[in-house]
Amino acid sequence: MSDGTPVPDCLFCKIIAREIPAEVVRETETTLAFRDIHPQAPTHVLVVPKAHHPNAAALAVAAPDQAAAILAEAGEVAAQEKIAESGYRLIFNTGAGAGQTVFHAHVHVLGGDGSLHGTL
Ligand code: IU
Repeated sequence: MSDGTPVPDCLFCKIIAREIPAEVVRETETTLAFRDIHPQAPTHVLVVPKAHHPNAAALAVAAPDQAAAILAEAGEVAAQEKIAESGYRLIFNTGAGAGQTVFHAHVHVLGGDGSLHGTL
């Protein structure tokens, strides 16, 4: 089980430590939300736990309170970004075969122009 310890070469651990810049949109004691550098929708924000866990499923097992916290923060981001009413999508890529490229748990918050409707 992952223990949450920061990983030196983890990109998101470096963003959390402010060693790499990111456009932060929200922060709590246990989470950070920042804009994806390659946005796939008009609003594309990543919400991460500050503790390092390799993916969302591992996070849910090791620290269920923090799994809940990133979901709650995703909702707060949607409200702040004014996409809550029009709808938004939460995506957890899990494993390289599914397109996960950063192995620090994160949820993609995507929305903004209705273009996601009807796609998966
Ligand atoms: P993925 O689910 O692991 O594929 O998502 C990782 C995301 O991290 C991806 O959408 C990248 O565009 C994003 N990202 C970022 O926001 N900042 C960075 O410095 C790097 C990647 I490298």
